Amino acid sequence: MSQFEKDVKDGLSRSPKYLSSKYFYDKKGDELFVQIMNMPEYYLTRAEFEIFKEQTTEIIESLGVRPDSYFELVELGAGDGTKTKELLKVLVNQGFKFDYVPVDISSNALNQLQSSLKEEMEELSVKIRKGDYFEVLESLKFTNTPKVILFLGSNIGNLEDEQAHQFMNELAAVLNSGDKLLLGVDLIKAEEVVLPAYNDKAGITKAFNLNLLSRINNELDANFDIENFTHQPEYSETTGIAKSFLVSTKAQSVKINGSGTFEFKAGEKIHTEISRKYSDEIIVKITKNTKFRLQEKLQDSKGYFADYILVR
Ligand code: AVJ
Repeated sequence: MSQFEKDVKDGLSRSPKYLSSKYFYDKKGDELFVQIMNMPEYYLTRAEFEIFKEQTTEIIESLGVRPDSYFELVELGAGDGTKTKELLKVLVNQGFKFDYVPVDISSNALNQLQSSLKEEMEELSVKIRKGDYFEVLESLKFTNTPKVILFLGSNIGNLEDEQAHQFMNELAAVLNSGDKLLLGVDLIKAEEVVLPAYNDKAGITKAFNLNLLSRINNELDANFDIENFTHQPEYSETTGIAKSFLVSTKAQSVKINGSGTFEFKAGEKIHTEISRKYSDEIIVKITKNTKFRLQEKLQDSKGYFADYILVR
């Protein structure tokens, strides 16, 4: 039984039911996420892009990199690199000596990024690495080259605080003293701004959430009737946590070949995602007792998003 199948079976046997957001990203899910980033309601990407475009000098300064000493710029989960390219262009133009090392589990995404970079920045040294973040970092650990790690887009927000704390510890373990982390996070703000970002009018986020059920149908030979489920986002400004659910619109049973039958009550929810929003306090909490020290916070003009710079 695949890990995916085990996790689905386990998650749907629980009460309340649960499916992990890490399974959103099949081919269709990747495409839908790109569309989400272009939705008018999804402010996160534009806000972080603004920081990279308008505060490039500040970023470079607080990363403490110098044009004359070689470093590795490692990006975890690189995507299409739109934000990073703003930083790369300036570094290349100012003659910095570095390798750009995008890390991703999708070789498709990496190859696309590599060819677009070749076209846009011929002089840039790109070393794509396919695989698990920590396995790749482990393999880079012994080179003694100073590192800057980029972890952007509030990707850390899919983790519970305890998991995020553990992530910081694992990251610290594969870095050397003096290495830097540029951590992009969405900030706690009013429900009127956050909720629409997870419930766009065009229905892309809904399709993104429901696609998880299609993926289970396709890959695990299940018979979810997508029509009988709906998308429900929730957000609490007090906790700063957005959650997404799939809601069964009627009593129904769903069969997964080899894993059994799962019963849904009318209105029963499957929890599929958390998208944590941050504050200075929560950043302090998840880095407490790790080897990271907070150095800088850069924000967009609306104060929606922050890029924190931490030193290992
Ligand atoms: C990729 C985790 C940052 O939580 O905002 C977008 C994923 N989910 N819309 C987020 C997502 C629904 C996104 N992250």
